Amino acid sequence: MKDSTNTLKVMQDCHLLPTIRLCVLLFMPLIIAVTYPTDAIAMGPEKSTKGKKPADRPLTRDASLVDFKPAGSLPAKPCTDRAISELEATPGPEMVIIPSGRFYMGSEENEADRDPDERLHGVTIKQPFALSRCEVSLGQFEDFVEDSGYKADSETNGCYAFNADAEGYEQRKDRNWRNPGFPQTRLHPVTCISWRDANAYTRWLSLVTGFDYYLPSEAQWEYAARAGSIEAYYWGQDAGHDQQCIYANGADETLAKKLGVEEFADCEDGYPYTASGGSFQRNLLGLSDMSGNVVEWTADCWHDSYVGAPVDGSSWLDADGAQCARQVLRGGGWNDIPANLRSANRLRFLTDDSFFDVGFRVARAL
Ligand SMILES: [Ca+2]
Ligand SMILES: [Ca+2]
Ligand SMILES: [Ca+2]
Repeated sequence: MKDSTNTLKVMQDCHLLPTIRLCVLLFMPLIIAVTYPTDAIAMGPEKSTKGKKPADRPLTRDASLVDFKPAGSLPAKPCTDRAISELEATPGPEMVIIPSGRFYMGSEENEADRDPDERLHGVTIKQPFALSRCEVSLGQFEDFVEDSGYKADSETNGCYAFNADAEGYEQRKDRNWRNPGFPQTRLHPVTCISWRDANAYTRWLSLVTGFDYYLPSEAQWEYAARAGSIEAYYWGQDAGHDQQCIYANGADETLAKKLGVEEFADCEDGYPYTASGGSFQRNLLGLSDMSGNVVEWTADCWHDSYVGAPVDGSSWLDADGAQCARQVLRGGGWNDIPANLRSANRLRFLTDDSFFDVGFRVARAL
């Protein structure tokens, strides 16, 4: 049990490590073994499919079947920490309506840097919903804590952050959402937030506004992040990782100069840590920072593959409705390598853990 827990912990932390390639190489055989029957990988139309379930065959996108849009972006728009139209309910964040539709979730097998847990599958988002345009800001979380007296997990347990002395990441008692170890204004995304903290915020916001706020499902998150695009990133394939700095705050040359990370985008985005919300281009739904800035919690329990995942956009919880040990996170953050900023990429953490690049955004039923 101890060994297994340690293994999971290392896998969860892989995205934080500069030696990400080593992590992937270490665990790839395990991930492949868990995700794919080995005889299902190399099948083509000329081979027999006898005895194979349809779900075992790799799916190829047919863009004519979904509401496909070429990759693109909208100009940057700074985030605020106050509601700005009648769609919002003070003190809730600015919301964007996400229309219903159908899309391909996951990545095709030829996508660069993909992981085997991203099996392509169709998902229909039956109901439109609202999603906050920005990540929940430090100021918004501060308002919640002041009004409710809530104590975040990081105030008790600390927050995983970089320790220069140890030349690595560790759970630091001197780090929490108020002090993640780098400067934050009210308009920066709140970090060092556990899944429990993120849910507490949605419950409080629902209580004080009368609306139904919740963490988006993993499918809702990817649907909104893609905004109709099928490329690796909402802005395109970016094979050279040299376009990223216009569109997303990830590990870049600016961070490399600060922390000495070994793998980063081949450009300078100007932000070694978090950027004030909305500093980068928006996707075609008008959403800011879906890729990068802080990694975002979703409502879904972690599953090693999409086999058996719901196809109606709902959250995939554990069968008995029990609290899951690990939750899915999406989008990558300021500390992540380019591969982790892809629309299809999935990460996982324990529900009570806080990291210095993890925050959230909220969804709302319409
Ligand atoms: Ca950056
Ligand atoms: Ca983000
Ligand atoms: Ca991944």
